[in-house]
Amino acid sequence: PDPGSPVKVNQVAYVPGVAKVATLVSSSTSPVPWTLRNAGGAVVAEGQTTVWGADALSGDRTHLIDFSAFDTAGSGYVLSAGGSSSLPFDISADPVKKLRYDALAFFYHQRSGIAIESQYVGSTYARAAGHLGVAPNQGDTSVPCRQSCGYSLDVRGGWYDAGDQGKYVVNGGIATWQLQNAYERTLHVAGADRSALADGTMAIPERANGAPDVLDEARWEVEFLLRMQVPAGRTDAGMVHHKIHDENWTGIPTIPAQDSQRRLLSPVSTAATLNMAAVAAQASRLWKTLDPAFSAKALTAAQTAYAAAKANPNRLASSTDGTGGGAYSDASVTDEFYWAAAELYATTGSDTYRSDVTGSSLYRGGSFAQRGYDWGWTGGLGDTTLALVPTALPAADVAATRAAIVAFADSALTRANAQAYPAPNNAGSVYYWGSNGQVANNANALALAFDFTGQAKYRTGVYAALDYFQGRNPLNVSYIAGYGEKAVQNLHHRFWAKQNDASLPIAPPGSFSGGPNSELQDPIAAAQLAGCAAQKCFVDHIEAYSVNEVAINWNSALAWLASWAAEHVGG
Ligand code: 9MR
Repeated sequence: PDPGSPVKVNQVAYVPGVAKVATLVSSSTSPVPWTLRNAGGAVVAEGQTTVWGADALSGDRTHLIDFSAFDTAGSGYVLSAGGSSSLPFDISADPVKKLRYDALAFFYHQRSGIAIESQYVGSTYARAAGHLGVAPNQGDTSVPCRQSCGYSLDVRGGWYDAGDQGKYVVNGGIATWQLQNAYERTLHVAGADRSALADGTMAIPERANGAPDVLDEARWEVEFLLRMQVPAGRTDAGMVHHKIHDENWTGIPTIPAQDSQRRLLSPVSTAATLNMAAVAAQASRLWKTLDPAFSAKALTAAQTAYAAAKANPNRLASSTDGTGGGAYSDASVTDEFYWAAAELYATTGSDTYRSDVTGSSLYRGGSFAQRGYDWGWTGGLGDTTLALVPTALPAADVAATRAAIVAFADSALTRANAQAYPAPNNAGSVYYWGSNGQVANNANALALAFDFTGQAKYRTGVYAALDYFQGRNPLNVSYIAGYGEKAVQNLHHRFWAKQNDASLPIAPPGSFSGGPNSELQDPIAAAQLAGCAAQKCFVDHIEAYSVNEVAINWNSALAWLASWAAEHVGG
């Protein structure tokens, strides 16, 4: 892949009042001069680089350029050093305010079981409803089990997972939680901007129904998660099917309404059951006054699911169930038990759930002590809820939970600040599948640490992560479609597949690439990226699904992050 200019900047915009740092690739062992020019070509700032040296995660020899002192809003700035110039960029708060809504719009685009209408997305992205039982679709209104179960379920709706059209409960769970939490945080953090997520803020069919749009979008998935529950009277009643997807992998392109594959339910799993319990319990408290009937229905489903999981604590999804869809297997459900108990306790205050929370080995932040949260490690979601939502837990325990989140943020920030291209990933030199999602999740912990402590370093770290996503990285690529001169174009997707079919669109603005993955788990990455340094294990190719796919659980992390960052542009 083309590494782009050696002057790596956030090619979208640096935010006024926040640190502005770029990375220069240079083997010079002494500082070199830099200049910043405005759109008219006049020099508006200049200085000397700082030699940073060899950077392990990129393999680059680097310098840093800190131009924070220049803070005049404008567009078309260009930074030059070492004989090269950067891509042009703005100094402005506007792009991140727009990104909040573009990252959220991704979920409407991904909806199953409803026509995507041009009045909300423009004619380029409009498409017929997928998977409503209309030929050639064979789903999702009456879906049988892959291994016979004696019933079929109507599992219409929800969001397609990613570039494929599977619907998976365990990453639907974390994605839904993050949208709901973006809203719930604004109820409990002083000064948070709830109005930005209110009714009428998003371009979706529910934009004038009186409920906050971000909750409407999340509800589209909650309703699907409820449909995945085994009905009363059946074997495993109350448990939740792990996933529903095509019998075999479909080719690119396959527009949802034209998918002719049989669709099947995978077996129930404890992890899926607890995901649904957690998210439905969270939905129940958020919809309590907005829609009491839905709130009650969600709570009943959550409680039934939790009881079923306790009776079936070890039904693990198979790691080999990966034909036609991802396996999403998970060998440990201690974290899902803790998360579901935390959500049910925060909603009901009931002693049963309370003792499951306080009795968990993860209580008071044990999950963050191991690593940041992701679809397979969800204890931190429970911690976040207990740290934000008032309950009758001892104040000292809530303080300990908050302290664990702050301690995790400290370690992530320390790692990021030891990199030439700061990105608060988990520890280690390996970048795993969906590294951008992990960096965004960890940046969200920085944001919470700022909420809890008010210390500026966490806010700085949040915007630095956005700089990394938008071009201040070794390939000088923006991982967010539509954002930047050199933004990803060829995300792995069966409808946004212009690289394979010129009549189809590229991914809409705000779609977030999974990002560098040092394990090279697809044929394109394996052929083109052998020997890559972690942050360079990326190529913008539609078939490179292990590095360049979208996914609801990564876009939810970005939407939460952009929402927080948009709220904090003022200081
Ligand atoms: O995000 C998932 C990642 O953690 C796994 O390592 C990977 C391989 O199992 O699967 C990822 O999820 C993909 C899923 O399996 C199928 N739909 C697309 C998902 C994102 O690439």
